[in-house]
Amino acid sequence: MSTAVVSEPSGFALPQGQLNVIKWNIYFGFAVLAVGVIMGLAQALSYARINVVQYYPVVKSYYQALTIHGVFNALVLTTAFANGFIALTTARGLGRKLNNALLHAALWTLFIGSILAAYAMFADKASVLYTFYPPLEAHWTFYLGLALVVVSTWITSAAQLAALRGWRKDHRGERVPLLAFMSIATYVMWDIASVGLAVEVVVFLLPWSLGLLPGVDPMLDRTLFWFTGHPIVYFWLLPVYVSWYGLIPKQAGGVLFSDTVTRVAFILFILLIPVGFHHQFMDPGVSQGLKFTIAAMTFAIFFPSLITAFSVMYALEIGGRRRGGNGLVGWFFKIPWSDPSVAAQVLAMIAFLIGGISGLMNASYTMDMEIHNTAFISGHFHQTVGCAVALSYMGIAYWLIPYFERRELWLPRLALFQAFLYFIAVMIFSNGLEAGGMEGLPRRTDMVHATYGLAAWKIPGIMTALGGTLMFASAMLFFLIVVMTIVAGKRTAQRDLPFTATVQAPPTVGWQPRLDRLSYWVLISVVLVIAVYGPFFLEHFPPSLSIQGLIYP
Ligand code: HAS
Ligand code: CU1
Repeated sequence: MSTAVVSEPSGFALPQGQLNVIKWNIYFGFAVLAVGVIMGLAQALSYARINVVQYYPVVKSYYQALTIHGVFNALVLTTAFANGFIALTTARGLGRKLNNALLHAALWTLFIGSILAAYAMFADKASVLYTFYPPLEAHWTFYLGLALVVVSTWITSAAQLAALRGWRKDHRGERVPLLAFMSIATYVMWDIASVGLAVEVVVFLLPWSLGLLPGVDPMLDRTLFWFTGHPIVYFWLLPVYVSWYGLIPKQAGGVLFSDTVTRVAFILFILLIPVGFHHQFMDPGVSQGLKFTIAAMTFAIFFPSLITAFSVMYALEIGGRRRGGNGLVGWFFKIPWSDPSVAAQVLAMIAFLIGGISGLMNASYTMDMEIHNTAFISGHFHQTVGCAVALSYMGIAYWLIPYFERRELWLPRLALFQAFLYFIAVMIFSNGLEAGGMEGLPRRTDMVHATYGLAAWKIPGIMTALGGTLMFASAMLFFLIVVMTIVAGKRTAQRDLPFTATVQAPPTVGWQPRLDRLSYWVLISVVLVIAVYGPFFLEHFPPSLSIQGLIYP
């Protein structure tokens, strides 16, 4: 297992202009995160009935803070990071730059969209949470802003697809390089997935908020939301998978064992888009048969992540064994734990193992009846997006920012401490939420002002507050390290991305080259979407009929 047949792609450096636009996406995302985590501290402390929102300037209520927290962290940060990071991995993977005008357009669209949404939230005109279910209504700038955030991803996708087309012309008969394939597949998945949200916002919520529609159909809009709201979690996760598959093996001194298996995992994410109904197990108006089908499909969406767990663990094992680790588990201790970028991401993987199990619990219909709308769900998604994804972003930042700035990481040992602190903090925090959730502790509820409570919520509430405070402290350390690296890191020469090699070259004959034909997978995905969602939408369109029954003035 020691020789890799595919060596690293030959050197290719992106022009500075392109690096700059990519860099500003990432920096913008982290700036937004900084605001988001300040709001998060208030939410965590509220579970111990400690009111800190009252001391915040501008922000007036728990719900306003929670909306800012969710929109900034889960929608804006993730989009900014994906737009930047995936543009980088696509360009580096293909060995050609993307259209810079398109990348600039995407950045500005994202920026303006975020400002519009932020205005509505900070002006207290959009305390509708990040799922913005009607009949809760927000100011029109909120909806327009979020629509622009989505448009920025489409522009990024167009830049990728244009580059892929150019690459194909110059490389007939060749396989699409793996790093680029993963990156483009991520956005192709999202292009299909984002349509639900776009229709919800542009066709219904925006006109409604402008007074052009008398009302909206909450059932239809929730369904459109979750059509996107499920696969959006993979839009957050897959850029991290690009790192786990494409970069971490190299950083850990290993190689990736199978090119084909990796491509198949990404393709499965494109195919298994229509499972959003598992967020609506408790909704009326969705048939039992549909709920059953979706429960089964949700178990299927487990597979690409199980494949990932296996592949990435194996790559780490190769790395650990090359570094002298022996026996069943010895390799695990020999992966480069002193490298904060690797340590943060391996810790993120461990969090995801746990988060994946809690996802399985949510997906189990009868279990979900117990925990839906409780703090258990917040526990689940802080293990997944709040740790697997966020801690991976931090780990990636620990090489990416030195790469952008041509500087060494400032105090790597502090960065290592930060990563471990964040991991431990999330474990305490999410355990508190999950334990409370199993006792019925509600999510999205201002516990400071609640006039009820159970004794069984007390200890979980304290764990949540403690864990959340430690998460906040760790996040502040992260920002300190980022800023200090930018202003005071030791100067170095330009480096390349930590690009991985695979054990075998991707075959250019046989059936495997067909994996690269993304249009096949898009077609099958669209057919599946129609099969699952078609009957529901047929029943609920034309919307005017639904509106007549359900007018919310
Ligand atoms: Fe989820 C609700 C089911 C994954 C995020 N999820 C949410 C919400 C969010 C969210 C934000 O079925 C709340 C939405 C709201 O506000 O209401 N989720 C799942 C399932 C998965 C899953 C089956 N979720 C995610 C990911 C997220 C995320 C990823 C964000 C990034 N989720 C649900 C359901 C609900 C839900 C229901 C609705 C519940 C309700 O009642 O409202 C699966 O995709 C998970 C698969 C994961 C695995 C783990 C693989 C592990 C890997 C790491 C390998 C480790 C290594 C380390 C290599 C199978 C890849 C080596 C280490 C050693 C120890 C050696
Ligand atoms: Cu989901």
